[in-house]
Amino acid sequence: MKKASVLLVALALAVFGLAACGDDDDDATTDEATVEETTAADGGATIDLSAPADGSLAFDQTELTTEAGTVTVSFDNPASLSHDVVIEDEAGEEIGATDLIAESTASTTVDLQPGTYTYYCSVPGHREGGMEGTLTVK
Ligand SMILES: [Cu+2]
Repeated sequence: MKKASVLLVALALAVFGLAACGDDDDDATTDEATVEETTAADGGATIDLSAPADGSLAFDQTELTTEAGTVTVSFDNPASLSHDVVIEDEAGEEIGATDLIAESTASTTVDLQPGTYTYYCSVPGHREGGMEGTLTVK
């Protein structure tokens, strides 16, 4: 009899615990969505850039155009070969870079003035292999 009661209490706690976790997850999801919307509403363009899944040395776009201001470069690398995106201004100064990633996504946010910028992958040989493009800021 006692054992059965303990079991019931344990079961009830387990069910309650699971339900509570579920609620927490829902709240977290809602919070994240709110943060993303707020960021977007603050202004600032997002540029999507990706590398091919087969690991070849290329970006999906070699010519990008955006407006001056805060710009987030969102990089998607589905390949198992690591890549990153480095942004350089006309003087050759590095102004931003994503993390080096494989089978993942990363982003970097930069403040851009009108002009011409270059973006490339900093892994040795990749820029030379074709992972380079021009970013025009108007
Ligand atoms: Cu690369």
